[in-house]
This record gives sequence, structure tokens and C-alpha cells, in this order.
Amino acid sequence: MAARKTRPYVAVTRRLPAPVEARMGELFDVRLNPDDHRMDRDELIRLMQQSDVIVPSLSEKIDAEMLDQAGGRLKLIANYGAGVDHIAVAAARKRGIMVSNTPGVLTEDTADMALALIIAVTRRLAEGVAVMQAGDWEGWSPTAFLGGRLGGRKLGIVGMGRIGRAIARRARAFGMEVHYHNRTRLRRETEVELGAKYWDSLNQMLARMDIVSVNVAHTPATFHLLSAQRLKLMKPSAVVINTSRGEVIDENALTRMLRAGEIAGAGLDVYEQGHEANPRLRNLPNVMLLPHMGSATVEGRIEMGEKVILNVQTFADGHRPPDLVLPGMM
Ligand code: 8YV
Repeated sequence: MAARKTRPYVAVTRRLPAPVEARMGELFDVRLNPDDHRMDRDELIRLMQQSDVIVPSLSEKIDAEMLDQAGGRLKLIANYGAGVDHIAVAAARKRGIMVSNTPGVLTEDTADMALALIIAVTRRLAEGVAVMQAGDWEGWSPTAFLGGRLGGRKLGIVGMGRIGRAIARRARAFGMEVHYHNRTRLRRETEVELGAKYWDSLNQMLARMDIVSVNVAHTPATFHLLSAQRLKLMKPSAVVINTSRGEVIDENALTRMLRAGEIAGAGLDVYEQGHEANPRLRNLPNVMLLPHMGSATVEGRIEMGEKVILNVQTFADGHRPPDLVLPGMM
């Protein structure tokens, strides 16, 4: 690709941290969204028609039909985030539009949040907080709020990518037994370093775990990977943690089982319907729900912005963006 002389026209769909927006303004002709409104399809299509680069977040679905109407100007979708399941990557590629993401910079923060949920659910933090906030605490009792000990518990990590491995390292420090299932087995040295036992069979692993953490990307192959049938394999004392994507778990089945006491608890940061959790999950004492805040740190959000800028700048300089996503890669 020949080097471009003009600055690319870059449209950003959501408000980003101020230093990121400022730097973008220095480097590119940038169109921001200062009131952070959620754009509908038509507004997104218009933006794509007018821009060389669009910087969406997971709140903007970009499907093949929209790309059909995007016109010929758009050359790069530089996603602000690691997951790209909201973007029709293969359709974009067919139309000569590149897609990039921001891997790596949200690994540690998301792993921290997974551990926070593991601890919160296992040690019943939500119930303790609720009692204190209501002013209902009747004083210490030897048998009140008894949770489980983390040390010795079996943690099964479904998806041992960057985030799965970062969770394994933390879990080990808490004395947990780490198990994992993954498309491909890790190298022996990595397994030894993480103290992680590989399960070729997801079903067999699920049946034996005390805590299951979901850390696979959402793809057609992982949709409802934790199906009703698979959830039924789990011990009734087990806990499910999801900081990945809601679609990987059959949320209705999980809800039914939590309510019936067939699964002991859940810590969820993500939901099948995006920003709507199944209402029947609310107010369950054994369930902690968070509003998709796994990677929500000031540092992480700035580093995500820096990654986007690097991808856009590299593209503008006529090279392949370093975090190019190819169809079927996730
Ligand atoms: C981010 C995420 O908040 O990067 C991802 O895939 O799920 C998140 O943690 C999100 O991407 C921001 O767009």
C-alpha cells in the first residue's frame, strides 16, 4: 500500500478517555461522539460511508448488511476492545475492509475481575454487603455467612487464552487446583508453570469442578458451549463465573438451575442479551451480577485507546495494522 499523504478521517462511535481522544485529534481528522449517545444502524452506516476508519465498541453491531451499504471509502474497522463478535469480520474482509482489535491490554484487569467474582460468590460477599447496607446486621455469630474456602477448590477454566492463563496464575496463588479445557492443549512447560491439568473432554471436566470460569471468545462454535445439558453435568455445589460473553452460556438454563439449587452460585459480568440480564437472575443471594466491567480500569481503557491509535496509524502509514483480525481467528 502506498504511503498516504492525507490524514485519515476517523469516526469514533463512543466517548473514549480524554487523553485518547486528544491524541487521536492530533493525529487524525477525527469525529467524536461527545454526548456518548448510542448510534442506531442508520447513523453507523452514514458514518461508515463518510470515513476511512471507524472505531466502534462492542455496543455497535456491524453486520454484513450494513457493510453492504457502507460504500467504498471505509478501509479499516479499528475496534475498541478485544472481542469482535459484534462485527461481521468475514463480510468485511470480502469487501476489502480490515478489522483490528486491542488484545493483551485488558488481560490482567479481566482476570482480576474473574477472581473478584470467584471470591465474592464463594465467600458470599453480596449477602454481607446487603445486610450491612440494610442496617440488618444482628452481630457476629459463629455460624453466620459461612462460605467456602478457596484453597483446595478445583477451578475449571474453559478457554485457556491470555485471560484464562492470567486467571490460572492468580488462582494458583490462592491455593486452588487449576484445570482447563481448550481447543488446543498448552505446551507442557506452560502447563507446569501454571500448575494446570488439561481435560480433553469438557464434559468430564465440568462434572468434577467446584468453580467453572468461562474465558472463550463468542463464536458460532462456542455459542451455548455451556448448554443446559452440560450445566446439568456440574456438581450442585459448583459455581459458574463468566467474564467473557453471555452467549457462551445458556442463560435461561443457568437461571433455572440457580433458582432450583441445582447450581450453587454464579458470578456474571456478561449476558446473552448484551446489557439485559435475565430478570430472574436478580435478587438471588447466590448470584453476583456486574454490568460488564471486567476490563473497566482507567489504565486499561487508555491502553486500549493507544492500541487503536497504533492500528490506525500503522494503516495510515500504508502497513498492515499489528492487531489485524482474520476471519475464524477468534
Ligand atoms: C471491553 C470486552 O469493555 O474487549 C472486550 O472484548 O469485552 C470489554 O471488556 C469492550 O471491548 C469495550 O468495547
